[in-house]
Amino acid sequence: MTRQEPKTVRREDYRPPAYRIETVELEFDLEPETTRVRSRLDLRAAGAGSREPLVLDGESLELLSLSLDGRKLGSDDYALEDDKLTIPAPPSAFVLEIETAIHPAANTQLSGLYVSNDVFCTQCEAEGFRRITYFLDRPDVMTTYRTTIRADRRKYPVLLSNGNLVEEGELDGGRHFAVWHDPFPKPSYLFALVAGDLACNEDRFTTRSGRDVRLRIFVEHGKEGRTAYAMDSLKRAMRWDEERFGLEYDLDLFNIVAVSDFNMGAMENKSLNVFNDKYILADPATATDSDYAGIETVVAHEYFHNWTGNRITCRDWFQLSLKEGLTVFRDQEFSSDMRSRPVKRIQDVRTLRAHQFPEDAGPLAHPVRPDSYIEINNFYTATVYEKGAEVIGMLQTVLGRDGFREGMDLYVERHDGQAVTCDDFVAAMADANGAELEQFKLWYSQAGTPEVEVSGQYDADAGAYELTVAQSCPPTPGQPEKKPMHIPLAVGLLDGQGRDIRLRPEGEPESAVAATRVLPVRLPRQTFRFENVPEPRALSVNRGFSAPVNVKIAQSGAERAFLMAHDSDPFARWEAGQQFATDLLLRRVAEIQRGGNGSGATPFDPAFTEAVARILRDETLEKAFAAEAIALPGEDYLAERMTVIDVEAIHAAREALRREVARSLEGELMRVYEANRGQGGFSPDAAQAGRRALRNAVLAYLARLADEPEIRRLVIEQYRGADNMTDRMAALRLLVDIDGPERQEALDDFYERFRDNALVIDKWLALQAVSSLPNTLARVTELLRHPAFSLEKPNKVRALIGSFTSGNPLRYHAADGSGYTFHADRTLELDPLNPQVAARLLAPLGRWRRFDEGRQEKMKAQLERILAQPKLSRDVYEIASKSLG
Ligand code: 7MF
Ligand code: ZN
Repeated sequence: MTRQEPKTVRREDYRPPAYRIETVELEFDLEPETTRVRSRLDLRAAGAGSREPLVLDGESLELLSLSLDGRKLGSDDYALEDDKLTIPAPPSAFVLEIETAIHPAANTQLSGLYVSNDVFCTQCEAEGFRRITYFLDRPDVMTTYRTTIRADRRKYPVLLSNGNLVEEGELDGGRHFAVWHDPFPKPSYLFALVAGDLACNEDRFTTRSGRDVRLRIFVEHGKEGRTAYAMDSLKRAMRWDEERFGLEYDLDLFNIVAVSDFNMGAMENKSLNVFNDKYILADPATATDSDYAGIETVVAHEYFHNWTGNRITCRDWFQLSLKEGLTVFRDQEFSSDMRSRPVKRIQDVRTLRAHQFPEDAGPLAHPVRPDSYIEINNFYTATVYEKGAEVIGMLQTVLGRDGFREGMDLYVERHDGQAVTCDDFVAAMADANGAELEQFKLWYSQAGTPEVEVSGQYDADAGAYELTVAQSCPPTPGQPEKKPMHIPLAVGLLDGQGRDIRLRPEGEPESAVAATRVLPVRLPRQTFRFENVPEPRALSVNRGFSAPVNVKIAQSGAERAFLMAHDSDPFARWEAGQQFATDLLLRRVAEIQRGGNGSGATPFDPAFTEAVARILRDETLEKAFAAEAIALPGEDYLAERMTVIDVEAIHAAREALRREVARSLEGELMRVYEANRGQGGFSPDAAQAGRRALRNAVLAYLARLADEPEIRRLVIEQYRGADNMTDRMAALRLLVDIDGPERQEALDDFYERFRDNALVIDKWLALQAVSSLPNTLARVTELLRHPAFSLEKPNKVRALIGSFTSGNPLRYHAADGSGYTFHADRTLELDPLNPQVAARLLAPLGRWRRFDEGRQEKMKAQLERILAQPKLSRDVYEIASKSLG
C-alpha cells in the first residue's frame, strides 16, 4: 500500500546499473510464519569513475543485520526507507551480507515468497524478489545463484530451486536441507524456490545433440494422475523448438510445479517453472477441450521462454514485449502445428479483438513498448502480449519464414546471455535480411489500432485492377497525431467461379505472380495496380489477418456470402461470415433503438442463413473450422463496433439472429448434431475436439428453440449423458440461460459431482456468473458467501467476479448501476489482499466513455469512489486514475 500520488517511471530515464553483482548466495530457513533469509552479494562498481551510492530495492522486509566485507554496519552507515536501502559510499568491490525476515503465510499478495496449500513457493516477476531480500531488483542485473534451503523434513520433503542440485542432507530438529546452483546468469525475476509435500510425475527427454534431460512435474498428492497431458505437451514443445528454431534445452533437469493459488497463468523461472494448476491438470471427466488446448499452449510458452526471456532477457520492463510478444508468437506457431492452423488463427484473432482492440481504443491504450508506468504489473497487457505477438508475426510475413529464422539465429548469436531491447531484436532481423525496418518500428511506439480503408476498381478495357488503400490511426492518450505505418496487407481477387485470380503488380516480372499478394502499405493513401486481370467477382482483404488493423470496405451481403463459400484463405472465409453477421446485427440494433422490439423488424437477409446451411452441408470442411464459421460474433466485438454501446439491443439482436437461423435450419442442425455424436473412447486430439466443437455450436443454435420440450430434453440429455467435460459444460452453459426447474437441478448435480475438484468448481462459479437471466447479480452476490468461494484465491475471484464483470455485459451494465457498485465494492475489498488481481479486473469500469450518459455517470461515480479510498495500492490507483482520464 502506498500514498496517493505514486511516481511514474519513464523509459527515457533508463540508466545502466551503477553496480554489478558477480555472484549471489542465498540461505532460507523456512517457517510459514517467519522465514529468515540470508544473502551474500559479491558486488562491483560498474563504472571506473566517481563512486555512486549503492541503492538496493526492498519491500515489506524486516532488516535483521547488514555487514560489509565482514564488518557489521550500524544504522549510521546506511539509510533505510520504505522501498530501499542505501549505502552512501561503498568501496569499488565488496561483499555485502544481509539478513532479513519475511512472513510467507501472511503474504496474500502472492508476490515474493508465499504459502499456498502448505506449499512454499515464489513469484518474482516483475518486482517480487525485493519482497524476499534487498537486491538490485532489475532485469539488467544478471548473476549466478547458489541457494540453500532448510525446512522441516516431514512437512516439506521436496526442496527445489533453479539449476542443479549440488548437495542435500539431514539437520538437527527434524529438519533437512538442499543446495541448488544455477550456472546461467539470470535476473532476479527468474529466481524460484518451492518447498512442500508434493507428488511427482517423472519422464525423460533426449535433446537433438544427445543431452538426457530429467523432466518432473510436481503436484499435490492425489493429482499426479492428471499430469500426463502436460508432460506430453512439454516433450512436444521441446522437440518443436529444436526443429523450428534450432533451440535446445541447456540443463540436465527441468522441473514444473503446479500450485492452486497463483496470480497469473504460469512463470518461466529458470529450470523451475511454476504454474497455476489450471494449466497443468487435466483428465476427460474434468477438463474441456479448451482446457487441454490451454495446457498445451501455456506449457509450451513457459518452456520457450528458456531462450526468449531467460538466456536473452529484457534490459528494462519497458522492453517486456521483447520476451512476451515473441514467446506468444512462438506458442501460437507451436499450437498451429499441433492442431489446425486456420482454426488457431481464428481463435487468436477472436481473443485479440475481444481484449486488445478495446484496450487500444480506451483510456489505458499504450504502445507495445510503453513509455511510462506507475506499476509495472499493470503492463502485462493484451497489447504487450497479443499485439506484440502480431508485430512479430508481421515481421515473419515481411521477411518470409526463412528470413525470419535467419533473424532469430542472428538474435541468439548476438545476444545470448544479455539483457537487451526491442530495437536490438529488430536490428537482428534487419541485419540478417538486409531489410529496412525503420518505419515498421512504429508498431512498437504508436498505440491504437490502425484503420485501413480499401476500395477496388476494375477497368475492363485495360484488364487492370486498381486497389486504393488509405490508412489512419485514431488518437490515443499522449499521442494525438500518428505517422503512417508499414502495414503488410495480404489481398486476393476471386473470379466468378470463386477461384483465385493470379496477381502480378505493375512493373514486376511474371515470376512475382501469386494468388495472395502481401501489399507493402506505407503511405496515408496508396494505389496498387494489377495488369492482365480478368473481371473479378470479389475482393479478399487482410487474408490470414496479416496485420492487426480494422479494415473498412464496402461489401454487399452477396459478396460476403460468396467469399464465405469460396475464398481460398480459410481465415478470410471465416471473416467474411463474421462481417456479414455483424452488418445484419448492427442494422437490427439500430432498428431496436428506433423503437421496435425487434418482432416487427425487417427480416434478416436469408442469404446469411443459406451461407450457414452451406457450411453445415460441406463435408470437406474441418469440423473445428465449421464450428467457428457458424458462430456469431461475440457481444463484446459488436459493442466495439458501436459508437454508443447498447448492451440490451446487442443481446436482443444476437438472440434474434440465432433464433432465426435455428428456426430455418432446425432439421439440418439436428442432422449435424446426430452425425457428430461421440464414437466411444475419449481423446483430446484435434479431430475429436473438432467434432465436439461443431456439435456443441449446433446445439447452441438449437437451444434458442428451448420453448420446444424436445429441444430442452436434448440439452438435458447431453448434460446427463456426457462422458467428457466439454459436452457436459456446453450443455450446462445453455441450461444456465434457460429459466426452469432443470436449470437448478443441473447446477446442483454438477456441484455434487465435482465438489472435491477446485478447478471444476471454478467452472461452476463462472457459468452462474455469465447467465443472461435477470437475477444473475443477486446470485453472484450470494455465491460470495459460498464455502467454495474465497477472496484470497485468484482463481475463485476470476471465476466468479471476473466472469461477471467481463463476461456478462448484459447484466454487468444493468441500467440501475448495480453491476458497477458491485464491482467497486469487490475492488475495495480485494485491494488490501491482492492489489495485482484487483487492478487486473478493473478495466471494464474504464470503458465508461462508450456508454450512454446515465451509465457514464454511474461508472465514473464508482471510479471516483475507488479513488477516494485513502489506502489504495499503486496498482488500483493507476488503473482507476487513468480510467477517469
Ligand atoms: C501464455 O508470460 C501466454 C501468456 C508472466 C505472467 C505468463 O510467462 C508469462 C510470465 C501474465 C499474463 C499472461 C501470461 C503470463 C503472465 C501468459 C501465459 C501463457 N512471464 Br501476467
Ligand atoms: Zn510469458
